[in-house]
Amino acid sequence: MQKKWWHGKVAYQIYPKSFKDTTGSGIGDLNGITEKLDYLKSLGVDIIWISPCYVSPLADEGYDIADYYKIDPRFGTNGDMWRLIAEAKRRDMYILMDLVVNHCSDEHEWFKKALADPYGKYAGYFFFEKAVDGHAPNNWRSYFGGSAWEKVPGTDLYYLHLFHKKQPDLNWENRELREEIYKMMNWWLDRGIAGFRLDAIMNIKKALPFEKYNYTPDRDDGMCRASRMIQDAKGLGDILAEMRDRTFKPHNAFSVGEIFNNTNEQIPEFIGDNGYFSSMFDFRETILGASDKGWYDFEPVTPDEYRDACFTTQRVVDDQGMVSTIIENHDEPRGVSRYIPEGDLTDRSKKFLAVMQFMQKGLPFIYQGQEIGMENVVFHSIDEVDDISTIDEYKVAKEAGLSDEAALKLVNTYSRDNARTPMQWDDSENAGFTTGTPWLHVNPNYRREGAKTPVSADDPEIRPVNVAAENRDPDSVLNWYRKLTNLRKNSDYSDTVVYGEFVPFMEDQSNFMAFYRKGEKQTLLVLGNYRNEKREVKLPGKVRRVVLNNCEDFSMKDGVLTMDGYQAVVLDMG
Ligand code: TEU
Repeated sequence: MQKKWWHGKVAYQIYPKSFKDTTGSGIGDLNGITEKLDYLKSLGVDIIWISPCYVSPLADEGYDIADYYKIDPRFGTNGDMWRLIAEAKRRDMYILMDLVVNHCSDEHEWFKKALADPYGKYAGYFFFEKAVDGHAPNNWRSYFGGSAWEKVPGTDLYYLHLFHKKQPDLNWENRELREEIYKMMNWWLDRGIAGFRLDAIMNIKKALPFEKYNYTPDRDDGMCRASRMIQDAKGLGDILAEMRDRTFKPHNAFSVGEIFNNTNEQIPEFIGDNGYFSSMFDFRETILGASDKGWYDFEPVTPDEYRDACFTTQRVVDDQGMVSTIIENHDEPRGVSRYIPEGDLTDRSKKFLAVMQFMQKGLPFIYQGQEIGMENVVFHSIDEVDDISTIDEYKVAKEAGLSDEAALKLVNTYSRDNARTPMQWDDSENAGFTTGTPWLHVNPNYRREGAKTPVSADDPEIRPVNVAAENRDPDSVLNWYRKLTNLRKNSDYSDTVVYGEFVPFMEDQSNFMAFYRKGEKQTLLVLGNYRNEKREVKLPGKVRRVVLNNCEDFSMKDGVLTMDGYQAVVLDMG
């Protein structure tokens, strides 16, 4: 694998609507991001991915873009954006924009013109398809529920929307449309952004002709999840290569793909030395326990399943490219609330999970609030929820016969809104996120009285979850993340942490997550006791140095380390 400028970096995802509000509107904005650049720098962040902040009706919170060239006034101005890019550059930080081009908003001028002339040029920017026997061309179900086809008013045509009906899919078969997109991407790259995160990019090629691809229903509604078509779509690689050569390559830009439903064989094509993207997210953990039937049919994720999924990605990707690792993002519940077994959540187990992410081979993305140990919030009614996919899943659970209470329990477990509650900066009103009324309620654990999570199983002390308090506390989750980002850049270890071969250790042990990172001149051993009960571990050799340890003790006798519950250590084995 060729070494790249970004390999040793640390990345951070910002969900602008929930990061920092500087106007009192209750909605975060770009100036709030600029205001917090020094905080992110102190956390060791180099690359910042900003979820969409373009003009949008926010039907899917910005992933429905109505103007690709203009910042939505609720988030600020283009001027605010140029200042953010300049201020980031001044701190040797890089800004990534979110590229949402599988679809746009139905309020984009292209779509308005398409509706005005359903047989005209702009209808060709979308998929306006003739009805088949008076019905939708096929039985694909939108990712957000219901048919993926919507009637074009006043015609016998349907338009395709794999996501919400206010997110009509763009037709990448159309060269003129592709030219429009490349022009827009280069416009942003010319203005100093470092690159893009590519949204839902596996969906831009469709299985054609549509009416040929009716699939076996995966629910009683006679429809099939739209992702089923991805494996039948031809020519995705040609499009992605064209995009790379027309935009990323000329700008030496960084690109990271949101890749679902890929095959292992595609990995070198995607992120190899001449891949379509610089990197791709590893979602193997996030889809564990999932079912096409809906959340009511999901299975909780066990520690062994989580470990095995991470290890599989490490094995499959190996040295073919650099994957991007996450614990959570704006589409997932909080990682500590999902991957730490219920009842085991403590500051120590949060630190355990952080080590397991950061010591894997890959570019680590921290999602806003992950670094302070933010957790799932409690929704007391579906009316408190904003997210369209959550509202759909709640409906599906009800239709499957669940009670309101049981359906709400699923919402509290899986909803994307868990990750979208406002960032918790301090213990002032609304956690210092806004002086107004937050668009989504703040998790009460930003204050001591609202917090429930103890320091560890044997230390019942409870601490508030907010940046200010954790900044002051050397033993906080926040300062633990600072140790992890420092380790990644510490010249004594960075070569091994970034490029060292990933080799599982004692993989046959249950509730134990351990692996080597083997560099040319150094071997690090990462040990994680993925349970509350103590564990004895016979070490494979002499420990030169204990590099990291999320516990005070390191009780070793005759080469046997006695690990506390959720103890995680990084050992320099020489
Ligand atoms: O997500 C694409 C995607 O397939 C998954 O997010 C999935 O559909 C979703 O989590 C269902 O719960 C991207 C963005 O990350 C997401 O926020 C947008 O809603 C979606 O695309 C449409 O732009």
